[in-house]
Amino acid sequence: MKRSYFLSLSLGLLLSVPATAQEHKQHSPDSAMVCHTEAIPSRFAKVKQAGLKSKGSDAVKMVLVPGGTFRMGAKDFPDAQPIHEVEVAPFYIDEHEVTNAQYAAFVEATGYVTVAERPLDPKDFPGVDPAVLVPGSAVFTAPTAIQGMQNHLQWWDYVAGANWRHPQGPASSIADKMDHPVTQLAYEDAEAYAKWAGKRLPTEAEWEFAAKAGTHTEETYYWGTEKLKDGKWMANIFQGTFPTSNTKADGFETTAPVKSFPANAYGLYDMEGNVWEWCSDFYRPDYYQQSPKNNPQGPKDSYDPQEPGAIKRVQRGGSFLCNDQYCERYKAGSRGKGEVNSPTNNVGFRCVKSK
Ligand SMILES: [Ca+2]
Ligand SMILES: [Ca+2]
Repeated sequence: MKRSYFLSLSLGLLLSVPATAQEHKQHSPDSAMVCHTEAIPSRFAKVKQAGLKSKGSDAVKMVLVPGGTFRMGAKDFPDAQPIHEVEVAPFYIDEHEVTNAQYAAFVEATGYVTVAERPLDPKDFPGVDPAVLVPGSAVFTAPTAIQGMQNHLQWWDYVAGANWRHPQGPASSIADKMDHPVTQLAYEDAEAYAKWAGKRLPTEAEWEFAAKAGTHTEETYYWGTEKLKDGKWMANIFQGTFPTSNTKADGFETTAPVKSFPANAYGLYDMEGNVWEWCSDFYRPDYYQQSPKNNPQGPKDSYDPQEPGAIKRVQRGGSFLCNDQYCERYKAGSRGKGEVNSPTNNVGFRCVKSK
């Protein structure tokens, strides 16, 4: 049944996405380039909600990140080149990803309804039976077997009723996961929380500066050259054979409670792995070729040649699904991207505040 919803939505998307987008269904040889995002069933449209009037606050500890200059980018990722010098002003950043408890407090205070919970407008999905246009979101579902790694839809399903309260579908719950990162949020859902809390989402440069923490130079990982440190996993990623068999060697199959892994030199947790984190920059693979040195804010618009019809923002740090076979984008300096209206169960966020 779930599958039929998904297929119907896929049909709707094929009908509504420009032909140029469909011509890019062939993946590049760089599987890391597409990571989780390209083939997630994208909503591409949403019902709008009026802006929030109220203000609130959260009590999460924020760390003051000193301003400074650093080398932004990564040598093994084409869209993170050239490696270039960037200067960022001092700012405060949440020490951990925003949790389910924090997001629940925000929703309780404001009545905010997330994109995945809103009805789908039949006008946005011409040719699709309106009866199957039900609210939901994309959920990773490990298949028992796959045929090659090219078709991401082998492990991503559009699941009716999946949203931040039910990250893997109606039968799942966050009741015992209030200290886990909130997921299943579209970009505007993260932004709404940040505004309510008197904060904002980080720029991509701020995020990378915070992740590199004044200590990183050329190492593969933000924490150093070796994947494990003293035999211990340093981040919640994926071990085993992706996507069929997760050995959970790091202790977690999906999200982990925030702060389950060691903090970086600034005292920030889960800057790599656990969940991807929305940044405020639009995504363009060529942005680093002409980005300004001081406090870059991202390009004026987004463009992803792999999915030209989609508006994408940057996501950083990788997730519990990242591994060397498939998505390496938890590695230092690498970039991710997400269609702004397409939540998944491996994307969350954290907030920053200017000093
Ligand atoms: Ca894991
Ligand atoms: Ca993270």
